[in-house]
Order: sequence, then structure tokens, then C-alpha cells
Amino acid sequence: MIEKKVRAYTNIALIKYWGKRNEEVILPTSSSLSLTLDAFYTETAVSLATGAEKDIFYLNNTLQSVAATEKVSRFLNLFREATGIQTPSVIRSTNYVPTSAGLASSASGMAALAGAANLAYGLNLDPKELSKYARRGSGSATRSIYGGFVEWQMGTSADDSYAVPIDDANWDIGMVVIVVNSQRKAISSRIGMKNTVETSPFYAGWLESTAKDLVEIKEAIRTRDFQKVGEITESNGMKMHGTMLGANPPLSYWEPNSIMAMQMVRQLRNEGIPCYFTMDAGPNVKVLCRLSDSDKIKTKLAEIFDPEQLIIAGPGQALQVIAE
Ligand code: 2P0
Repeated sequence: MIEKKVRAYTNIALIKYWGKRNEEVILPTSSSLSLTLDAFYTETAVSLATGAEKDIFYLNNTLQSVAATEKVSRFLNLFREATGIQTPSVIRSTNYVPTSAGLASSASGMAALAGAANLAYGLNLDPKELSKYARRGSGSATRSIYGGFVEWQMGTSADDSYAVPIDDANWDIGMVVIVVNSQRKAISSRIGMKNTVETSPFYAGWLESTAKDLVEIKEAIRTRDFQKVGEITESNGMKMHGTMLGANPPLSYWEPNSIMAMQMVRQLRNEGIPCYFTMDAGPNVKVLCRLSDSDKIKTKLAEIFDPEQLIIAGPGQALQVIAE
């Protein structure tokens, strides 16, 4: 039998998602926009296991704990409820992330799982519906259904909060990812964003400002204005981190080398290479650049960082089905 796997690429937000208005079905407080990347992806196969009592979950060829399997099972329950097929599954998932980058994200993982479960349980969801399912696993996974630039529209309810492809990003754009630290972060983004929404006095300002950034970046993408896309990206990411500094207790994911990395990006800009940084819920720094400048940028960054900490990524594609 040919087993079908689904591959989903991860994405990095240029306009960030940082907060939920509904935690149960994962509805965000604002819309967000990302670039799907080709260098990091997850491949997952789900096969119905008639006769098994529970789901069996292998990640990178290793049988996973009860807790990790339950998280996957809760997600697969959405597909079982929708189809009435109660059969458990064997889930085999592999993260393709360059050497210990610490970037194995829930975005590609949950998107690939949604795609594989869609095949196994025969739901036949189209990409829009699939992005709603992926959303229930992890907010950022909503966007990994599509390639290039993708918007996750916050919507008004669980029915209209999904991703929309904006542009295939096929115009000399990419990222250099600086792996400052590949360890698991101490505070998950789920907890970090909840705390920020509940306690940061800056949060109202963030919501107002990020809505404007989204409108402007979409226009900049439409006109392929790289500088504008970069400036908005850098500013939006820093504002998100600003909301965390205002939380109680204050939260920061930065490390000394994160600041060093941002300083080097500014320096590269001063030297005439257009590039802009963004950071997520961790110390790693992602540099948005012209893909054609990425080797030059990597060489410069390698003056301080180990080349193994520097990963070049181009635009990634939409979720795809591949036969084993
Ligand atoms: C983003 N992040 O837009 C933002 C920016 C991190 C910082 O989405 O709770 O793992 O599963 O919905 O998607 C990371 O949060 O959180 C994230 P859940 P998720 O990419």
C-alpha cells in the first residue's frame, strides 16, 4: 500500500499573532500575516489502526509519551467527531529542521497533522476549511496551509477565522534565521500571550497599531516595496515584544546574543544591504532580506555566529500530499 504523507512548511509572522479572544477554539485578538519558509517543514502520515485502543504517536521515529499523544488525540477527535469514525490512528511525524535549530514549530506540525488527518478520516476539506482545523491545533498553524505571504483573518467567529493566501512571494525575498539558542523556551507562547492580554497596559495600543500595520504591509506586498515590507515587519515585531515588557510579571524572550544579532542587522543596513529583523516567542532572530543578498548577510553574521547557527530560507510552498 502506498502511504500518503502530508508536508507542511513552517511560517514566520511579519505581522504577529499575540493573543486570543477565545482559547477553546483559538480565535485571535487580531489578524496576522506571515511568510511560509522552505527550509523548515514537518511530514506526517496518519493511518487508521482498526483494533487499537488508543492513538499511537511517533515523532522523529520515537514513540511519544502519554501527554504528547493526548495532545494529538484531542486534535484528531475533531476529525472523529466530524466523521463519526471513532477508530484510533497511528501517527508518524518527522520534523525537518536543520541541525538542532530549535525551530520545530507547532505551525508546521499542526498543519501537517491536520492535512494527514483529513486524508485518513476522509473529510475532503478544502484548504480554507483545513486552515480552520489547523487553527484548532495551534494559531500559527492556520497560516501554514498556504505558501508565500499568508494572512490569518481574525474573523467574527470560529467559522470565518481562517487563512487566505496573499502573494506567492516569488520575488527575491527570504530570511536568514539566526539560531541564538536552540533550547526549549521556559514560557510557552500560549502562556506568554495569555499573560500579556490579561495584564499589559500596552495591549490596547498594540491592537490599534497592528491593525494599521496589516493594511500597510498588504499594500507594500502588493506593490513589491521590499523596504516598506521590512520596515513594517521590524516595527510590528518590536511592538509585540513591547507588550510583553509591560505584562505583569514582565516577560522577555531576548538574550544578549539576540540584541547582538539585531545590532548587526542595523549595521548591515548602514552598509547598504536592506535587511530587517523580527523575533518570536524565543531568543532567535529572523532577518528578512532579499534572497539574493542572503549569502552576503550570512557571511557577515558568521563573523560573530557559528555558521551552523545561520540558516537561509526562501519562500515555502503550500501544504502538499506526498506518497511514501
Ligand atoms: C506568530 N507566535 O504570529 C506569533 C508571534 C509567536 C510570536 O504564533 O497557543 O504556537 O498554539 O495558538 O501558534 C506562536 O504561538 O500559539 C505564535 P497557540 P502558537 O507566529
